[in-house]
Amino acid sequence: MISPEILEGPQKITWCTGCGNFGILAALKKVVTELDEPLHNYVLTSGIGCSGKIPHYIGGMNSYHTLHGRPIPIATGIHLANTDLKVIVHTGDGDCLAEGLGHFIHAARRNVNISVFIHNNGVNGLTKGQFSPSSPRGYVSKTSPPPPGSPMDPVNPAAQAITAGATFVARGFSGDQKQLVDLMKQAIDHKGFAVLDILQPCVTWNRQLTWKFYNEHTYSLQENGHDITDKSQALEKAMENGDRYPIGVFYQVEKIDLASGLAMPSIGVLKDHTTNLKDVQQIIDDMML
Ligand SMILES: Cc1ncc(C[n+]2csc(CCOP(=O)(O)OP(=O)(O)O)c2C)c(N)n1
Ligand code: SF4
Ligand SMILES: [Mg+2]
Repeated sequence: MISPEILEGPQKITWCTGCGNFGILAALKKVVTELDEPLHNYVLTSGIGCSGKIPHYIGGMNSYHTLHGRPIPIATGIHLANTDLKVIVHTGDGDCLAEGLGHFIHAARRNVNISVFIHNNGVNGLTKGQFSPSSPRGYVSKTSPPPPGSPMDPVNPAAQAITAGATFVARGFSGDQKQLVDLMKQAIDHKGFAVLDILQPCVTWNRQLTWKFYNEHTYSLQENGHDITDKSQALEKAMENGDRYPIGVFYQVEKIDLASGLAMPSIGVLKDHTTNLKDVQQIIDDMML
């Protein structure tokens, strides 16, 4: 039984009052409590951003707060070293869709068996509100003044993931806890690259993609009938935004994942190897020269 005390993070939360990240943290805690898996079986990785602080705010788990744009390759390495672990990436829209976009696309192509939770607030929150790759066209910020605001169409993470080869693609909203918990569980359970695009209001900088906006412009995909195995239909739904944002599972198929296919040689995963510490020390010594 996982108690709330165990899940208390080691650091004081510094997110702004009303931030959508609170909903994501609450959902994650509920998920691990309900799954009741030993906490040492999880590893969280995160990038740099308000989103990237989440490992500091949850206790009892292994985590790695990595560099900006790099939580996916590090998660891939951890997963390939020990495929028994459940590796969950927490990444911002700037982190994942700007500097990290190449990693995102290639991890999807490789169908790496990890989950990627995108804290998508349509803005670079931590660095004080610059427009991000997922800011809507026309979005006004300090770095995209009017006219015309952001002059480009946004990157659509769900659509990118579907076309790149991800085998589970969904969208959640941090204001819909029940569904977010369910989607997180499905993503973690999925064997393959699972992407969950989480709409997460940034109350300090983003005055367009607000709680009110999402409450009025989101609807449930599953309640309206949708075939999650149909890639064209999934893509069509993922691209339906601007005014209406479907929430739910866009796409899910079974496909061989990286560790079960090309990546793992017959010698097996790294954690099963015996390590000659003397050799490791020699490598470290050589690198320090
Ligand atoms: C290699 C590197 N590039 C850029 C930065 C500056 N930087 C830090 S956080 C950030 C953007 C954060 O936006 P996002 O990933 O959307 O996270 P949020 O704060 O919105 O959760 C940037 C550009 C950095 N710290 N390191
Ligand atoms: S700046 Fe935005 S994303 Fe960051 S903690 Fe504040 S409300 Fe949340
Ligand atoms: Mg952001």
